[in-house]
Amino acid sequence: MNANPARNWLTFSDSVAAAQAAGRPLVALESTIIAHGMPYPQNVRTAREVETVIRDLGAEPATIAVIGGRIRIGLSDDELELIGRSPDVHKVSRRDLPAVLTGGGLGATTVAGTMICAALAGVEVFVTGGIGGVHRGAPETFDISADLQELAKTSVAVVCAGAKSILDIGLTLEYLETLGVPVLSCEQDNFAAFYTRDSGFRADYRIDDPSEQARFIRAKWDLGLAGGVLLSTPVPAAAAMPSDEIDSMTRQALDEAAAQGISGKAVTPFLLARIKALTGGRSLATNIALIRHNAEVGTKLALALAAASTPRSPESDKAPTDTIRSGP
Ligand code: PSU
Ligand code: MN
Repeated sequence: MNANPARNWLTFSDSVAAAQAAGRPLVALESTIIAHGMPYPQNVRTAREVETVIRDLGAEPATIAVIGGRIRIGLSDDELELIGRSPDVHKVSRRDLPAVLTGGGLGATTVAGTMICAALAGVEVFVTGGIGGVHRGAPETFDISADLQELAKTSVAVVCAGAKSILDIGLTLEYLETLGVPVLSCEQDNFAAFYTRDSGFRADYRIDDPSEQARFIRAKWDLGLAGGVLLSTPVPAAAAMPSDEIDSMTRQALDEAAAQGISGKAVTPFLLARIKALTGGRSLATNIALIRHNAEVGTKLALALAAASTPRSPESDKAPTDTIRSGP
């Protein structure tokens, strides 16, 4: 049988290929957080630290980006530097993958883009900072991140510190319910709010133990229920920001975005950059602390999933679905 043609677009780093051959679990990492989520050089330093956290706990990090017309699964230090320092890195969600693969240039994958590439590469767990979601004002603007639709259809477990309050977190959770995406939390009952621990909204199910999280996720996938599972874990208390401060900065950033007519894929990077500037860089320390913590939670989940049963084969080893026909 022919391998899926997606293989033609993937390149694995030597260390990721070696880990896969040895049966060591992989943890995917996104690159939009490096290119568009944090300033240089803290972005590259943080990316390397997060990789070290994952390795020290016994898994292999696979940071994902598009370089030279290939989806790269696992980046070298030089490639992390390239993504973190280059001024014109495309932000790559589901819509943008073919354009950056065929048009050239560097691509940093969002949560949606990274989920697609992780599934193609056979990686079951993906650690990010915060997911995209339903924007405040979405009833008028229709601005809903493609991350949510991706969670509905692509079978990867996504570990995050919730979502930023630049979004309407209540509507984001409603939307995930409609799409059938289970939202798990650990360490607390409520969904986290990125800079702060508590969004004020309950997650669907609280599961603290990584083996129980793994059992839940296996049950979903064993049943053929395609799609992601979201696992929220709060920023460590010592690194959380005061919520009144982050609320007023968020309101100001949202007002500025509206006044300047920012729209489309530029909205989220604009809001992230303004909040960073308005908090005088203090939010950066929170951001770094939460992503490191997410990496710990995600690696424990990846180890538990690997122990729980036979992992899936990469999507890219399977025949493309439109060639599979059932019955006459
Ligand atoms: N939220 C954050 N930090 C981020 C992002 C979102 O707190 O870095 C990035 C992620 O890559 C996410 C993307 O997938 O922004 C969502 O963008 P949009 O809202 O345009 O879908
Ligand atoms: Mn959007």
